[in-house]
Amino acid sequence: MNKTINTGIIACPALAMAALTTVSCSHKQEQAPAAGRYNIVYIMTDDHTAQMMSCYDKRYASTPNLDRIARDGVIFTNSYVANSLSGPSRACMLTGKHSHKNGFTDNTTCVFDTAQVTFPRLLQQAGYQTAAFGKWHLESLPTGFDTWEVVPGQGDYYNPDFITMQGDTIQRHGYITNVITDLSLDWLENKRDKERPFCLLIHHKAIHRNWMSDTCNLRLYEDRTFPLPENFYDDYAGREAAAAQEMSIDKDMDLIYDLKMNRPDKSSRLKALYEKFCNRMDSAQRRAWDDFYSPIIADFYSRNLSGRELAEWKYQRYMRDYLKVVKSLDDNVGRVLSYLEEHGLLENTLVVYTSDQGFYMGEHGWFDKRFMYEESFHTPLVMMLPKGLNRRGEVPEMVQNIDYAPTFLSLAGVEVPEEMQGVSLLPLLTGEKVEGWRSALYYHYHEYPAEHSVKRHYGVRDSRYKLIHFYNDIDRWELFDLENDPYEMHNIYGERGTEGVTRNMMHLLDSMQVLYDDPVRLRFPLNDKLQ
Ligand code: SGN
Ligand code: CA
Repeated sequence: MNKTINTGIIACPALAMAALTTVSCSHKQEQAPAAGRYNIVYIMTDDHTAQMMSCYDKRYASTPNLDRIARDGVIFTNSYVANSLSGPSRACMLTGKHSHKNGFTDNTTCVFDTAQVTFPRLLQQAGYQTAAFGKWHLESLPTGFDTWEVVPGQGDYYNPDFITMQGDTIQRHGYITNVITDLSLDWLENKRDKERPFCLLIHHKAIHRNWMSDTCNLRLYEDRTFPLPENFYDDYAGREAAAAQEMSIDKDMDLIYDLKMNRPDKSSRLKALYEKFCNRMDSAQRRAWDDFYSPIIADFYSRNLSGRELAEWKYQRYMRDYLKVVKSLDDNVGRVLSYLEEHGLLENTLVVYTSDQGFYMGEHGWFDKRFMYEESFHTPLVMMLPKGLNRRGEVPEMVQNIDYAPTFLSLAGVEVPEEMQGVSLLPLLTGEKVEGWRSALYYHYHEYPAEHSVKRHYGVRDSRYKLIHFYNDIDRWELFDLENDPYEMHNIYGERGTEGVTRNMMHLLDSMQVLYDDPVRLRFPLNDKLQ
């Protein structure tokens, strides 16, 4: 029997139909795993970009434990977020809905409405044990979990505070990535009912700004000099919103807060915040920290760098700091994998590793995220699959973080609510041939005016082209041919010869805004020539 899985797509213009998902697959229903057979371990980091995972990109990092997940399981090569920012990504992930539907559009003005349908709550109702540890960042506290302990706001790297289920704030000693893993492993080993299936969310603070390494990793990567991205000195020609951002390594990265060049006679905008973070350290941590940074600080100020020399020095320090934080993360993912393996849990557990979004590692001269350009629209996604899910290696299909909730629910045999806009990835994981998978994705970034000054925009990406509209205090369109211009340096919107592509992409964007019911719609700029 052939079944067509309705993936929540509503009627849309014929042109766009091909881009949207109607998955035809045979025998899916019959072969779906029995309810409650599988556990879920969902590990999400903050700001970990695919360029800094060796399974995606061999140039910089060494991440053997993450690579193991990719090697033994699957690695998604076209994995994207719906809104490249922490809180919004978390809300998309929990609800399976785009930001305008789940209400959490930005980090600065929103409080997550806990009355909403989320996958943890549905799993809990279906008999799963649910637990969450680490960064939460949704302003309201977790619901739908049997157990949780989360950090307030962004959390601290050293000796972090945690909010407990009893409503207390307690300080835990140690480096945050280790502490979050300790809490998770303790729950797995000592707190859960071993007879029942579970869903565990491990949400790391790392590798968020300001990239503070564990003391044991401080000396790593110091002998490495990293190649500058080709477009480090981007002039943003033809991309007005890109020119307006405030996330440049050269201009906006803080020498003290971000790069740790603190000295009593030096000041900076974020010096006080840096000192607050350092003051959380105990004396041994502080000694190790100062022993490492003192000679680098002395050397830096003695050299009086400026211009491109200074920008490139900043880039090298940024890369080293970020990679040291990645090392702790990878080690701690290894601890979780070892635990699952040693306790015979890998066979019936889906292990997911992802990030709340990608990040710029000097591409376009930037750090941070937010833009729909590839580095931050993309997010890493690797999975180790339990028995019965036979797909292996690269998964090139286009997926988005709104798909996670439907995936976990269908894996657990729980019905996916109509209101979820994502699509279950389960058909991709079973190893059978899937036809008619979606061929385009919708994106909408809302947080402006705000830190880093990235203007509001929405857009659509298919396998070759990307159309973006920056709006609010600007009205600019950008069109990129990703095949010929993978780094999005050349905005071809309005160029002769692009009329057909522009028209198709405009219609696609329009149909996606209808499909996802986004109240902020494009004001259709199709003129006679384009129609
Ligand atoms: C903080 C950071 C920003 C970052 C946002 C959002 N500034 O405000 O650089 O863009 O978080 O990041 S800091 O001075 O506090 O470090 S997110 O990943 O949580 O969305
Ligand atoms: Ca983030």
